[in-house]
Amino acid sequence: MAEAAQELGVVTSRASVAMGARVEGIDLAEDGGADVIGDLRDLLLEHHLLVLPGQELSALELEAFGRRWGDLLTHPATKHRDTDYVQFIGDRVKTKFTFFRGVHPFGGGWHSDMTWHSTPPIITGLHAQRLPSSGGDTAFANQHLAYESLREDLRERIADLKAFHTGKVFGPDVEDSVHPVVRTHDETGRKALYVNGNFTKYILDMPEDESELLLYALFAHATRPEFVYRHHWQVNDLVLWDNRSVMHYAIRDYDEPRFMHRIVVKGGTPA
Ligand SMILES: O=C(O)CCC(=O)C(=O)O
Ligand SMILES: [Fe+2]
Repeated sequence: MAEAAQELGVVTSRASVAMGARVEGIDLAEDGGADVIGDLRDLLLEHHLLVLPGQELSALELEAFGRRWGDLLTHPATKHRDTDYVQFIGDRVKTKFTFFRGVHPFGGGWHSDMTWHSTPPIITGLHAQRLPSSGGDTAFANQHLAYESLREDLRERIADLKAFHTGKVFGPDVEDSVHPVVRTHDETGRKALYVNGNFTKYILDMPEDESELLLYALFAHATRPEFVYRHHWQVNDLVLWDNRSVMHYAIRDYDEPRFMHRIVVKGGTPA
């Protein structure tokens, strides 16, 4: 943390023991050049999640910031009016999605983003626009810790398994994909659990009941409280996270408007 932070000339502190760094003293509207992105990337790889408070960015500025990290993906369910590459996430949209395990508003239920996609986003950026007077936190679970603390025989059992992920919850034409149950981070080499209760339907080459039991065991383990950082939002917080390393859950425990802008940076094929 020290080196990248020193180069950035900012103050960083750990967000929690499970993951995350807070990065203060940087204004991305003014200072989003290649050096800054390189240093932020180092911090993100180390901590899996960055909190950048006080960022005043329009949707188009957020999009421009996102493009410095890579190509952006669009999302079928939540388009911003000014651009296809920013998602508007607001509870005025009453849509509830029936995921494989249960019904949730958008972002609810533990998931890594868009795992139904053949090249799911490696990084998501979420920018708080309007918040309820209480509630509306987002919880994150560190999937490296989850993998590393699995019982050894379970780690061996899942080592070469693949799982089927479906995007049909967002429409009949949205793609499905098969990904490894254990994902190796292409930049750090660290392994992580890569199955989730929203999009992962079954494990390949396994009887249905066995697949179901194994998935439930993995889901229960993956979100143990000690792997979790819960972010309490302030307006203009920009939180970036690495979907290769963490799952997240938008907690719908409020009854007032909550608006977010989101970008997702395209990754490669999970391996
Ligand atoms: O609204 C939130 O806190 C998170 C929603 C979500 O899952 C996402 O932006 O990927
Ligand atoms: Fe999400």
